[in-house]
Amino acid sequence: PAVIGDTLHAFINPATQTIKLPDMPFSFADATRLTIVACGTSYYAGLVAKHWIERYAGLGVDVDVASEFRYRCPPLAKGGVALFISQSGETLDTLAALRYAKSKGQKIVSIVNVAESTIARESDVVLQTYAGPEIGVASTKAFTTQLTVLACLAVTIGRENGTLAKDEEAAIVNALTEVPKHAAEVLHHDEAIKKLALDIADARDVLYLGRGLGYPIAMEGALKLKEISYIHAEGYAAGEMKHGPIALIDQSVPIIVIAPSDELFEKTASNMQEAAARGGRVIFISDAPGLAKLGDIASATVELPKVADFVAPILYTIPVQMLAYHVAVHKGTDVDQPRNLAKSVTV
Ligand code: F1P
Repeated sequence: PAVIGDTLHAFINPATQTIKLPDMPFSFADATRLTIVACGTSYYAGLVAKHWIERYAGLGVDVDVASEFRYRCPPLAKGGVALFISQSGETLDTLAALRYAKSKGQKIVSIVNVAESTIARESDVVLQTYAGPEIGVASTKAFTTQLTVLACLAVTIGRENGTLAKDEEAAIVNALTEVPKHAAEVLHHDEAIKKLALDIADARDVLYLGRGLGYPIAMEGALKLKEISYIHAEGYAAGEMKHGPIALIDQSVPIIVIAPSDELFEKTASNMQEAAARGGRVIFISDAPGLAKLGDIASATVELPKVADFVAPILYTIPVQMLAYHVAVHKGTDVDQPRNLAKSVTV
């Protein structure tokens, strides 16, 4: 809650309750396209941003992992803006992608947690996350603060493009300012999530399902579990389950379903039922009214506070990160220094 609050504080003017990003040497209203490039967790933040920016700001967004982008060398449209997201600001693939985009005349924006990093130095505009030092190797609060900055950016582009009405902007700002309070409420589920972790620690495979804004959060949940507990996990778009992963499901596979009560909720809930009908052990994370009833179908539910759809991905990240943490602690793996991983990947 504190670092999300700090990040909001940097970008929301408390007197006017409006978002104010640093001045930029260009206007998004002139941008033909936005290209977002990042690695790992930061890439998933980019996928959430794609939803926000395309939907609320009407700007087409491409998102790519830096390790592919830098070798694919895609043609970049004149007048494009390229956005690089990196906690450390030193990830080599992301830096190389930035240099390529620059050589193609893109305006360069970066979101970093370390202001004096190489990626920040080589950008036209830097938007800082205020996550504080990330002690663990796996990004956690860096991700939720990246989402916070990206939410502010989406609103700003929507304003510049004239696609976001004043009252819509006010509603989003209001929802954002409430996130730290709601994040604190989610932390109260710690004991319950710790118990759920016992059930996952013995699994060989874990599936995470989500739709829309919940899909990148499903991937982030799976990555966190892989990184710190070494359990194989996959994040899938819930609607893709029938195209393959459903074959994996039996009593031994826990399925974490990210299901905010948004316009896609009914479809996600029906995927949850399909999984449960095949014997999957479903953990259903939702704010839906009547969650207890769904609890008859799911093995367990985690009830989150009801929030505006826009901010839900920030909040739904927290229980999946907590789950990975508790599984890792239970298994006795090193949560802060997982094997084979480096904090910033500079090779
Ligand atoms: C990217 C990243 C992290 C991941 C791991 C390795 O780093 O893939 O998302 O958790 O620590 O590096 P960054 O570019 O965001 O610093």
